[in-house]
Amino acid sequence: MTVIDPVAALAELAPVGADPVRGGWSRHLLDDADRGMRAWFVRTAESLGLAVETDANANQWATWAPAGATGKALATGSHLDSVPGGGPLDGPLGVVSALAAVSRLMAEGHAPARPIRVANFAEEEGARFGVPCLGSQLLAGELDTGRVRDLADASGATYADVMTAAGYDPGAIGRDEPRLRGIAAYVELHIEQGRQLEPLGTPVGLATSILAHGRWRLTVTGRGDHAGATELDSRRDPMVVAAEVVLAARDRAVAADPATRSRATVGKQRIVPGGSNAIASQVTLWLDARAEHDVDVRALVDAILTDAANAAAAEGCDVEVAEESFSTRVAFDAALTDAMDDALGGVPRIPTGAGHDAGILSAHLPAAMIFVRNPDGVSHSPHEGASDEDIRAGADALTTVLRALT
Ligand code: HGY
Ligand code: MN
Ligand code: MN
Repeated sequence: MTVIDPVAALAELAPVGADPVRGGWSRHLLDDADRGMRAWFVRTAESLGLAVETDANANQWATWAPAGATGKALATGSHLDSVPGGGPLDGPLGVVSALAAVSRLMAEGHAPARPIRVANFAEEEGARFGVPCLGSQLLAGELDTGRVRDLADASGATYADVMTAAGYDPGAIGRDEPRLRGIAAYVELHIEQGRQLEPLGTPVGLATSILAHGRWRLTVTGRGDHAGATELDSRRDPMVVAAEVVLAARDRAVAADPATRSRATVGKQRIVPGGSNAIASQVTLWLDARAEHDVDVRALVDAILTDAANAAAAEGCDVEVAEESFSTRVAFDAALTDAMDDALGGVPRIPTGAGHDAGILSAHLPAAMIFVRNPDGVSHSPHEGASDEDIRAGADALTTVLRALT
């Protein structure tokens, strides 16, 4: 029986979706890179003798159900897609560690009393179609499937087109009651995003909560014109409005009550026509806003959108706002987290500002997370990293937890 080393497995994945322009990795739902990651998942899971399947929402599942393993499964895993130019661990660390943990349990002759199911959730980052945790939200029935089918990527291809081209039936997406009911609990291992474990001197920790968070798309329309021939007093420049929105996001988050842990970011924008000597006609920008509680996010975004409307009016531009996603604050399952803590012998518990599939599932079944130390805390960047020693410590911790819970 092959025991999977998570460090070696991550090295195997390193060439898949490496992004020569941005650095890091770009792996987005069902693009070539994502397909490469999915093929690795099937190959590796089948090498362990796991039963591999893909559900109607394009989530992959690998199940270990030896004789004696009955009833609802213990699920674990994460995602294999990335943000554009993301790091090597955000997502893959959880999937690799889950397969490594199963291989360790098999090798030691562990006889699980319940099946163990390893998941690769589709489009967790929402980088192609704009909705984070798309696969787990569809599974949980939290999205309007008609709206999802019409979601378009930057090239204009719809989710329905892409799923059909990949052999899925877009008409079959949505809540998967039997699959949800077949899961007793979900444990996700993930690279820490932020730097809380380093000062505590420990390689792993457990999650307490996830900030409430959402994404809004602002489309600012002005009048395209010549950069040199257009007098300043006759301009309607959406780039000026976009700049005001970026600054308003920072200013409003800074001005918020620190207890709300508010943060707001504009990390993506699309400029039309995008010529260096042309005043833009339209700028689309995406606002990512997060805070301790839903009401704090709503207050933060309301303030930023008021600033955006005022800036647009002052520049003679129009602004349209669309809420692309909203995830309510998550408090992970206390009993499950306590059981994991008992198995691990006592590790720190930390909140996170990053969303996860475990956060989505936590509204439907007991869910909890293990974090692996990130020395400088950086994520959603090629500079995300962890030591080999900590990566292996994470897999050891997950093995310990899966053994204790099955
Ligand atoms: O955006 C997030 O928090 C997660 O990485 N999808
Ligand atoms: Mn991420
Ligand atoms: Mn992630």
